[in-house]
Amino acid sequence: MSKTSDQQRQLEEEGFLVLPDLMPAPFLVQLREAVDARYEIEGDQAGAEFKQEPGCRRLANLVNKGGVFRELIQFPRVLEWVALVLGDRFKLSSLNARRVEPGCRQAQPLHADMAALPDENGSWVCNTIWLLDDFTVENGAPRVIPGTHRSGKLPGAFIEDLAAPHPREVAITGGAGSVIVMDSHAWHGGTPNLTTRPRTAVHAFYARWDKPQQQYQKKMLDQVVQDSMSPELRRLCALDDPENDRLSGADVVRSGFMK
Ligand SMILES: O=C(O)CCC(=O)C(=O)O
Repeated sequence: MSKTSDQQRQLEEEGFLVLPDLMPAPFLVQLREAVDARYEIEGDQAGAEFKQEPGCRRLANLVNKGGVFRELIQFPRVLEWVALVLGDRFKLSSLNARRVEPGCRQAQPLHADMAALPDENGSWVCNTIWLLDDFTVENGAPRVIPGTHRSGKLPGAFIEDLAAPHPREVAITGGAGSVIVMDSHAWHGGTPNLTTRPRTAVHAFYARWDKPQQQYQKKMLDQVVQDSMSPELRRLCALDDPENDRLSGADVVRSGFMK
């Protein structure tokens, strides 16, 4: 395992970590092509299985939409960091993409993913953000308020205007091919894109085993895709897990900020 103690401390104490150049170059190329192709195919329906977001184009249910996405959710070097946040038993919660369009002037409200608070067993949501473009302060790098994953509160309890700049916010920047790991109880959100080019990321979002998935994979994945999946991948998507069926089966939208 290649974790340094500084990286570990940053993720535990500040709630986020950037893993530079994590994606092998051919994988990044393949991922970009697959994401672009999905935007082309889905047109204005992109993201509709979950929620659409003003100023952005989203994609949802990506495990269903190509082998490169199924490869992405299993990267061991990322999963070892997810395990640091969630413990050894976790599952995929959802796999989406988010493209901040040029000219998007709107910041996402600060939120915790799924509006989740840690419980007596600690953190139960962990997001990994896969950078398909360089993330800069100009093009919509996400912001985070370090340490808030340990506050035990949601930002709305303290902040009136959740889209406004926050005095303690930090922009998470990095090069294309990097991956951000976030204890996503930390208050965070996307920022405006002031450039002339889109900024795209894939979000592989994980949950502790005893909590609901954001998107119930067993319901959303085509049977032919489910039948093609290895035992490890089926386990990661909780396809054969009666407890997950009980937790995730109800038809509700589980977003931290989108209604
Ligand atoms: O893609 C990003 O900038 C992160 C956005 C985010 O935090 C979210 O959609 O929950």
